[in-house]
Amino acid sequence: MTDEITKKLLKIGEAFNIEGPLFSYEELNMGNINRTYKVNYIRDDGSGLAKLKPFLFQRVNTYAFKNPVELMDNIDKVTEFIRRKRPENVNLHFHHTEKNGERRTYLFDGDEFWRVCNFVPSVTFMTCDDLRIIRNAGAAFGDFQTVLNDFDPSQLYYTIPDFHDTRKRYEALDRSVKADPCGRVAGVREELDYILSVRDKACMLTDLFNEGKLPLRVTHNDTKINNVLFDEVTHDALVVIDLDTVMPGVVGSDFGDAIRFAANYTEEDSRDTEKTGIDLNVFWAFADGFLSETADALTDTEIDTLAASCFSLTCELVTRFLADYIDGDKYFKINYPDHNLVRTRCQIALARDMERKMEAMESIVQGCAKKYK
Ligand code: GN1
Ligand code: MG
Repeated sequence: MTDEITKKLLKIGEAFNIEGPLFSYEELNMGNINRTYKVNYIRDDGSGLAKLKPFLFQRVNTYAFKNPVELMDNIDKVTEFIRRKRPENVNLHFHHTEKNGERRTYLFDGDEFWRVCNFVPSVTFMTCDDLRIIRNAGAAFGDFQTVLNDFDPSQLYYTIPDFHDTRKRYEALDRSVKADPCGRVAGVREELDYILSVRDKACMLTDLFNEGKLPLRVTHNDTKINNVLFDEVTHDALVVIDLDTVMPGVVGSDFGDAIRFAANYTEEDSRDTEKTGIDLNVFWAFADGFLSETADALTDTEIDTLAASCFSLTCELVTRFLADYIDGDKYFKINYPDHNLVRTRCQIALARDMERKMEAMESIVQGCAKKYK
């Protein structure tokens, strides 16, 4: 084992005081931003038989996350708060390095920023039409809201300022269009026309918050269904992961982004946009799970924004994918040259379908809220 990555992982394991010799590793395909490795160490549990103990090593993308130290501070505060409150649950725990008496949840060598966390044996779902699993995911994200209800959001940094500020996301798109650094704007007129035509409707959540009509909460801000770990056998939700964007925010961002991802008939970057659209059964199951945990705690205005927030979050992501395509694919990892454009088109197809189905979405939310309030 002499390749560069092995050397790196060995060094990191040492810094985080992981015991036992490193046995093997594999890179996991998780998310569009960070690099993640499952690293197996050999442990002697006293029985004389060696056991493998896996850890999750992650290299944080410091292009996307400009303030990784603050980001880790947020994550450490939130995970340790949850662990103290519910020690019996499956929880995330980030390991510490120790140097000159200083404990840190990260290793930064001036170039690469690494962290280490416990590995939870589990399954995840990219897409899923098993409504029980969807409901469990909704309940897991709802529960994440509930468990942090008494956590003061002002303790957290805004690690990516204006992350779900849809107005500002539109303004960033405006700037990219104006600069047009790669000459790509001419090829995306149709997409631009649509997304600019729905600007005010898409900015509903941001505008209501700015008018003081929505409370500030602790939100996850990246509630894709594959950020919930499920038990391999029972498919019960175990724990919510990927806390990189845990920040003060509004509840609609979490609900809307989750639906955008989970209730789409296709994956978020499907070329088959004829099939793209919102599956109302999935919407219903997720809303039911989410509201079973949150209905009591949410204000009427918050509940009233949930359905429309799905449209807001979808349009917001269109502005982000499209701006990144125009800028030359600097932010999101791409697997092929026009990946960001394909993502853009798929999200536009989804937004259009939500416009058609908004009335049904509204009544499903109200029905579930009534059931649990
Ligand atoms: C990014 O890395 P990943 O896949 O968890 C992005 C989300 C987007 C998502 C779209 C920090 O999340 O906001 O919704 O891609 N995260 C960040 O796939 O920008
Ligand atoms: Mg993420």
